[in-house]
Amino acid sequence: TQRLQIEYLIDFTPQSNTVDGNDVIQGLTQHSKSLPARYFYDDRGSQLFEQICALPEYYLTRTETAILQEYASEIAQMTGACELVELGSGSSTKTRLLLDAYKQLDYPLHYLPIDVSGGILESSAKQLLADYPSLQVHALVSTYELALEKLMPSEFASRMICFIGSTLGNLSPAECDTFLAQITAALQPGEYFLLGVDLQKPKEILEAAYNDRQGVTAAFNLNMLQHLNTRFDGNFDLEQFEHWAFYNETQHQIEMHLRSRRSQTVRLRALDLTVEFAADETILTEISRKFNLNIIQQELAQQNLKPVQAWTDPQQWFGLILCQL
Ligand code: AVJ
Repeated sequence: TQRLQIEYLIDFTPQSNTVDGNDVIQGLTQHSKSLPARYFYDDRGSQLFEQICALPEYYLTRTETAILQEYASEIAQMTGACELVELGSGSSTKTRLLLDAYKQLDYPLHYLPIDVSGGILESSAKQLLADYPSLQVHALVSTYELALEKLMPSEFASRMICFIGSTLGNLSPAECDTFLAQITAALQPGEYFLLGVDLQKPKEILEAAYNDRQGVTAAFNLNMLQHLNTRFDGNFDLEQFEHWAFYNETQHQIEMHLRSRRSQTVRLRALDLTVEFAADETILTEISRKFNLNIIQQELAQQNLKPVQAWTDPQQWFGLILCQL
């Protein structure tokens, strides 16, 4: 039997006619320019993100991994056998801790990773199949929205949708509400949602995590322009933009921008778009919200995602919440 199935709901090759780019036009023609954070994750961007996860300043991945190491078996015991659906699976490194826990309990292993970066999805799925002989993988190259619409109840077991790594922080409060409603709509009563969120902490720690000394985060941020160049036949000059990230304490969010070093004109031919930049004008490429564990649990409950249990690390830097519909 086939243990690996990869389905493309989107195709990000430059030649593809499924490329849309309306969100790029929208973001770059607004008064305050912005770009959707998902454009970070072409194959190169996913590689750079993996490097960020290993940086000394980037405590998020390390901390969430430690929580999973400690509590994955408790999670598996609470949910019982279930199919793991993961939004933004990337390299699936942390997910292995969950797979190990379900395997320990002799549960069948079904994994449905979803990611916009086809390259990383394919290579990590293959590596997983080699390491877990009983694993079945059904991978979706897709945005979250498309995938959540297409998800079907499992024929084997109940499901747990995993959204770890604090990717929820990239969504504004309004987008967050819409997203959680989509999660609720995709689940059957009794099924689970596992959410990882970065928590509020002193500004110095947060700003260091997004301004690493090796400049990997800067390269990750600038790579978005390279991605747009390839994908939309653009001519962004990466030398003429610089990385800028700071913590907005009133909104409890890191804001990451690309700042134009001079006045310049950029053209994206495939979108028939010309954009003027003033010197020092910025593009907002990402917000990364930092949550309060009690408040986010109340918000989940309001969306009918009832918190079953929350776990954190000794410093309370990161939170993992198991919810049930
Ligand atoms: C993957 C969205 C959780 O917000 O910390 C890392 C992405 N941006 N460094 C984050 C990111 C800059 C990351 N998330």
